[in-house]
Amino acid sequence: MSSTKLYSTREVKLLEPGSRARVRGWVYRHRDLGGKVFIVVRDSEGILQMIASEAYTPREYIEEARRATIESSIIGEGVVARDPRAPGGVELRLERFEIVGLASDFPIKGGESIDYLLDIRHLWIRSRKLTAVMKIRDTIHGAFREFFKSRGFWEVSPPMLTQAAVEGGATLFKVDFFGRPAYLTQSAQLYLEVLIYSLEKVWTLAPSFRAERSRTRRHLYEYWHLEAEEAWVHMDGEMKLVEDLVAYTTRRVLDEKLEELSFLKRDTEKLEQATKPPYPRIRYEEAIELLRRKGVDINYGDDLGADEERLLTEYFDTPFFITHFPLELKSFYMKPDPHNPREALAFDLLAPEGIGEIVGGSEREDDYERLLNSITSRGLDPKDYEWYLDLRRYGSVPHSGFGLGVERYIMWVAGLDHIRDAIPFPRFRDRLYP
Ligand code: NSS
Repeated sequence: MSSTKLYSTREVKLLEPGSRARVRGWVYRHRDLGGKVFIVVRDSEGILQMIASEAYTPREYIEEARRATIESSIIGEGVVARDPRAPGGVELRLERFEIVGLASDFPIKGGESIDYLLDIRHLWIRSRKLTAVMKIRDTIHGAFREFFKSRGFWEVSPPMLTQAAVEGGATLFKVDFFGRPAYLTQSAQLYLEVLIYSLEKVWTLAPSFRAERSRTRRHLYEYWHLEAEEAWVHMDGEMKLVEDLVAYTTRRVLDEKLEELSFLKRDTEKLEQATKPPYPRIRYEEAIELLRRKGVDINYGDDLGADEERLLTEYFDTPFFITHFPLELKSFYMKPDPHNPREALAFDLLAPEGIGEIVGGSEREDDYERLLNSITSRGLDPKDYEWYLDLRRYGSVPHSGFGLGVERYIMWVAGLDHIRDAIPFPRFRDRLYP
């Protein structure tokens, strides 16, 4: 188009009034007032108002600006001016304007149903809300990586195709593996346990798959799972790691993504409180007591569902731990508490404000016989777990680990009321498209 320097919508706001700039993006809003055409342009960094006016824009470019439909890709060039009425207080007075890709009538105008919007997720994804969440997510991924690096953990890559369950057969996705049954992984845990015998401290960020039976606001069928495993560490040490991780990551989001949080109208005071560990700890037993105090008909031994968790969050302003669950509520690999063998050395971390469980972790059974018993008593086939049992035969060590549901955590940080917006392309039972 010309030799005028290219700037992003954000950079233009830092230029002196009177500077020349070229900006490219997509038409976000369009208003034709006859003598003047107002176009708000969106790029990856924000929005900027452009104006085509008879006062300074050649006629052919006014006509071009007039033709630009919502979501058309455009390039505009002109002079930067201050105007308090423009978003961000700055506008570009156009001297040239070019449509790169003229958009057909954009199907999102406001007021569409969620189901319809999910059908056109590939277009809906351009929304400023989803863009803000994806940017927060990027910061979270970076913070995870830096946190584990600073703690001396190795990042490893477990398989996605597996041959046995970690978290119960009911939510396994079956795949045909050349005529043999295989499953999409529910958790990298068992493979991370393998790797601690050489690397001692390992972590991974990878997809996990769960064929959940019911559809809820906090369940995905494919989600991203942050998991870590450490040799020589007992449950308490692992809980400290988890709270430090959550506090560190939340701090990073507050430091780097305040603009996005404020766009999402997130109450950041709630997040500030989570940056100061330790978090409160209650035992499962106490959780039951707290629920009964709220009038819930629940007894020792009952599982805590989403409703119970939501009620429990009313007692806390920060994330909090629930520990020592009855053994039979938890998976086969958990170590019983030596002081009370009916309870597992297991912990969940719940996010406040109604979110509930974001982390599940435990100390692992490190004794061969007890692990074998636990596998058989749950009706699992020890043959499937031979390699896992081997770990207890060759230099077993006390060890612990956890898994954090990345979208659950994002839901809380970004203040989302549904998990679908924490991930670009959510997978549900009835949704594989786009
Ligand atoms: O089933 S977990 O509670 N625990 C495990 O998978 C362990 N094997 C992890 C480990 O110790 N390495 O899942 C862990 C977290 C849980 O707290 C949720 O935050 C999240 O994974 N999770 C989910 N997020 C979204 N959608 C679904 N369906 C889902 N299931 C679990």
